[in-house]
Amino acid sequence: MKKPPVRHPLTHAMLGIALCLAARTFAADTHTIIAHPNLTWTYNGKASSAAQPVMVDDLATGDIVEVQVPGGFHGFITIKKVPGSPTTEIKDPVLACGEAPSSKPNAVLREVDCGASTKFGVAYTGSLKLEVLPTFKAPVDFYCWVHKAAMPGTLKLKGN
Ligand SMILES: [Cu+2]
Repeated sequence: MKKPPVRHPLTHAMLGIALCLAARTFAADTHTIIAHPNLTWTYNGKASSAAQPVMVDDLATGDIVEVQVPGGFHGFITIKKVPGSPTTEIKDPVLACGEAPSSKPNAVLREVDCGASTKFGVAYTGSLKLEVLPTFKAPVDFYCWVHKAAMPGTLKLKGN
């Protein structure tokens, strides 16, 4: 006669703990940037000025950059800075809500938590969330879509 399979009573509990630890290890961090009425961004206690971009310099793949606009008119747009030339607004680094991945092969950030429409490259109140994609390598510059160069910032990988 065949014996019934022996089940270790702790197996399920141990599996649960293991999954919990794994989730904690790989959980994405959220990096919150806030737009203020005095035309500054703040991140981790640091503030931007027209001469000094706010540095968001501890990103990792899979992390979320949350750009909060509690009130007033602000927005988020990526930019290209070339010394000696005017700064230009560029949209190819961000795969915005409603866009097909194939339309932005060079995207390094992906808008998530999509609402009715994208919050990338517009004025909004609320929060824009961007996921750091594995393609994110070089620093990405941005400024406020409304106040332009008065509110600059830079996104960078940790240790880069
Ligand atoms: Cu602004």
